[in-house]
Amino acid sequence: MRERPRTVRHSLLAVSAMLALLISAQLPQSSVVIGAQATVTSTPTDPPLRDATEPATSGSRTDTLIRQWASDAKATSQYSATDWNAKQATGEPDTETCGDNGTAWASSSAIGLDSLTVYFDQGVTPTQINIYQTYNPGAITSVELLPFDDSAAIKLPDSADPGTDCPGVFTLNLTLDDIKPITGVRINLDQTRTNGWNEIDAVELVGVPRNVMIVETATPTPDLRLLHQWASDAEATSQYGSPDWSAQQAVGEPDTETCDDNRTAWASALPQGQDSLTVYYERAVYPTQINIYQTFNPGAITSVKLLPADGSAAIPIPDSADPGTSCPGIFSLTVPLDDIKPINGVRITLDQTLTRSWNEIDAVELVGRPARQ
Ligand SMILES: [Ca+2]
Ligand SMILES: [Ca+2]
Repeated sequence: MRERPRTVRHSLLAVSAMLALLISAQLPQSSVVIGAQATVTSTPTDPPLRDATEPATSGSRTDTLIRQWASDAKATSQYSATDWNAKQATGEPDTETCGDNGTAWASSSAIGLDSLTVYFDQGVTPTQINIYQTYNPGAITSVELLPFDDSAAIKLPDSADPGTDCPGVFTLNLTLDDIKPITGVRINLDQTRTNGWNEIDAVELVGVPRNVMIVETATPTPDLRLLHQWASDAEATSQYGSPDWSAQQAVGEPDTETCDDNRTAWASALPQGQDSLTVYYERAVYPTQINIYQTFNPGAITSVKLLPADGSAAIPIPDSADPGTSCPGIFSLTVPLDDIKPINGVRITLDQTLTRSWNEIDAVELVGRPARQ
């Protein structure tokens, strides 16, 4: 086990919002300007942040900028599933000090090569990205923009952090020209540069709302929001009966209310069987979360795999054994994988010699960003 000193997280929620405001008002800023043709012009002085309501010029038109904090995040690694996880970089800043705080994302290794990807609810043509750093700034080697249409990431030239104070905001200013509307930002770090965790508390995206662009280009509106789906079909290596306890009992929304040997959940043929349950979904998504509703003897799940919609090999989710879920209870897995394919199936593998009885599954929910069809 790794050990390092940890600071105590302050829990004065009532003042945290005010502190965040103070931080945002006081943090020194470093800045890089990216030109339309991917050229860089340096800014010797720090430009003031635009107000969200301040008009921005876009060609011959005038549009309104909006400011957003990330609504979702994932990373190539995270220090734990709760504190320091990727989700700690969502929402507005909540880390007051330069220090090793659990309210900011940290990778698993202090000297890791990692990336943090953050997502935003509203697609925008970006004008500015603000990366709030609260421990060891200096490891960011590049920043990429993720277009709303899932096309290739756009790497910003010379987007390495030139040196930001701690705590501090690394600001990238972007021109509007020739940049697609985006819904995500990927931050790449090489922490051998800092020889310590470069922790990120929050990421703000400023830009022109995408619906403004839609009017201009008349392209269809893709669903940018996360889609929640229940399984539409299921199969298993064995089942206790049919229709009771069959694989089909894991289809649809949960319908089993108690922790018991209920026939409205899937059960394998043998109580100590080594089995797998595979569930399928109507729409392929880039997965962010899987929720497995268990209603009898949780604890037998040894791994969970993702099934790509293109039929290619199943992708195991690292560390996806059930660490112990209450009964009834939901084993919830955040999908930490980057650059993953769209999936339309989930395979749950169980070793019921661990529970010595049926580990029954009532329903499986898949959450993700819809893939284009
Ligand atoms: Ca945070
Ligand atoms: Ca069910």
